[in-house]
Amino acid sequence: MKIITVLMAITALSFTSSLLAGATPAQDGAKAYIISPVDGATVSNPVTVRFGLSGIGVAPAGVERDKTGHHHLLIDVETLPDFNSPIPSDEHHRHFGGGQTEVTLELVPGKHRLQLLLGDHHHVPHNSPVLSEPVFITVK
Ligand SMILES: [Cu+2]
Repeated sequence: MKIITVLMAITALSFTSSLLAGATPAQDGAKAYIISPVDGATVSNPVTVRFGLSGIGVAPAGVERDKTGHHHLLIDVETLPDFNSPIPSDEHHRHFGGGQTEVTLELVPGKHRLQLLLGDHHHVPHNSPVLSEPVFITVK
């Protein structure tokens, strides 16, 4: 019974801190950008997307370290997620919680929109958000 109470307290605490985590400050001038493919490129599958970051470091999800975050690739996301909540996890919002800096994808032929959004150790965007410019590509 005691253990359950402690676990509930821990859960409540981590839930509370994840609600507050939107306040994780970004470094001034921190910038995410897609190195490749370049905007307007026509590419074939598989598509390797390389993630660029400057002014802030990469750390795995769950690791609370100053001035760090991990990449999220937004694929064909037109409406950006809520910056005060953990970034959704689905086929349109891919998490790279291991600290990865690239991914190789199979994309349906046609036009696609790619964008990077950095998240903190709770997968919540920083304040202010470290968001790349979108890159539009055509997959043959
Ligand atoms: Cu994440």
